Amino acid sequence: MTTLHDFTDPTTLTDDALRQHIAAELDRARQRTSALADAVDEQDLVSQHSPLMSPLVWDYAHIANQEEIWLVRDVGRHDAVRSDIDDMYDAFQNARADRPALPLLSPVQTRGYVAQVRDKVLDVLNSARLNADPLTQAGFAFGMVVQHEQQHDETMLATHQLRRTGPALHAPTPAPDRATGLPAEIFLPAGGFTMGTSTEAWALDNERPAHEVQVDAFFLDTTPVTNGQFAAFLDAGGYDDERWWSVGGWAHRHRANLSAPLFWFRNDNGDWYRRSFGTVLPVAADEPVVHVCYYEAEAYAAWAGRRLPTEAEWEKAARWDPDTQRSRRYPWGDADPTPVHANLGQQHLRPALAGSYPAGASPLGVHQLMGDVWEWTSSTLSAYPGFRPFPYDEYTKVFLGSDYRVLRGGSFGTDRAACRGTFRNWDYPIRRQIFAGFRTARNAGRA
Ligand code: AVJ
Ligand code: FE
Repeated sequence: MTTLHDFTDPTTLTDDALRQHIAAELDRARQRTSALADAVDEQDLVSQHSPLMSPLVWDYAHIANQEEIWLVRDVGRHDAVRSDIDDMYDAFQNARADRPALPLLSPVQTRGYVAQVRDKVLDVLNSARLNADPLTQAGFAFGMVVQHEQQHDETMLATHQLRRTGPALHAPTPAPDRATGLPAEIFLPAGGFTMGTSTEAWALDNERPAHEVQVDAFFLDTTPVTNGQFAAFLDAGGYDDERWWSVGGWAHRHRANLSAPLFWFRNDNGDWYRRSFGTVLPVAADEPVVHVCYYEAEAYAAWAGRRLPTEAEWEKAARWDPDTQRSRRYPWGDADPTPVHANLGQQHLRPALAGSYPAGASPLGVHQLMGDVWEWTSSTLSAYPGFRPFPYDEYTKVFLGSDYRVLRGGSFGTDRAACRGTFRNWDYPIRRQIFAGFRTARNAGRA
């Protein structure tokens, strides 16, 4: 059987069906990568739009280089297509700011390389033994490569957002169903829940293994914090009031001269606008705020008399089913995301209004946990008990520690292949070019 509750579970597929599923997912990722690259001219592809980002052409070739390393060489045991460029496209050997100075493949060479690798990968996919070892179990390495490409597609989308040279991408404004009259917050009762997964076939190393976590009772915002709510903090002088900021946050607020979310500006009348993919939009009061760093989220929460949720609280809200006491794959259940559930997959280039996607809400009524905006949590990136780096230390292990904060839930720029209830993203607490917002929580005390 291929589907159970509209859930394509790679562990249940025959080898043939698994090969077809993988081919479709690889193709879906490539369509998006090509669209992001083809939306701009060659000069635009090779130039650096921000020191925070690579030139788009670097991401493009890096996607293929990783695909070559894992699938052509490792799974397929084929000769290298181009081992001479591994160092250039190794993220650890070259900081983003330095990548434009490398002798990168040109756009034409990149497209040739990308196509050549994909050809060989489709050969490998047809001939490789699946379910032969941990790397090929349920097609894991292919799933990892699909996710890697989709992750870089979100990175490329962030680069598009930083471009200053006019609109290149176009997408309709989200207009999903929207619930109104929602309560401001939802109560989550105290108790254990299963965090992480040992069964999701393409879950990455840091999501494993499943383990029981106790969570005290808490309240969580029903929706992500909106622009209107965030503007109230701003209007109340929140950026200039040290009381709301952590020590690190206050230092950064001054160092970076923060005074509003990234891309916001005021017109002569004092109305807020924001730059969005080469266009200018009025800041919509009911839309989740995006492009705030962790420190801004933390300060807003303190001002509101609240706090950011921990990662465990976020995941309990997103996965725990009070009826069965089990953790599910998504807030709405086990079915893969569709356009009625969440604003994912670059179908829209902005978050949907707060209260949207009631079909994607959790059983207790928490909305928009998946999609729209990544949500900052108060947690640093830690290893779950029993964590084993797989298949390489550089996906997670080298990032463990206190430098990063965990983000959950995915954004409008995240593909469904690269996010789920257990998925963990992370970034530096100062980063704002990512599609990140947040929601707040508070302790509920003992019942
Ligand atoms: C997990 C999203 C932080 O984009 O830096 C891409 C994913 N790892 N290539 C990133 C990743 C290697 C990573 N994040
Ligand atoms: Fe990468």
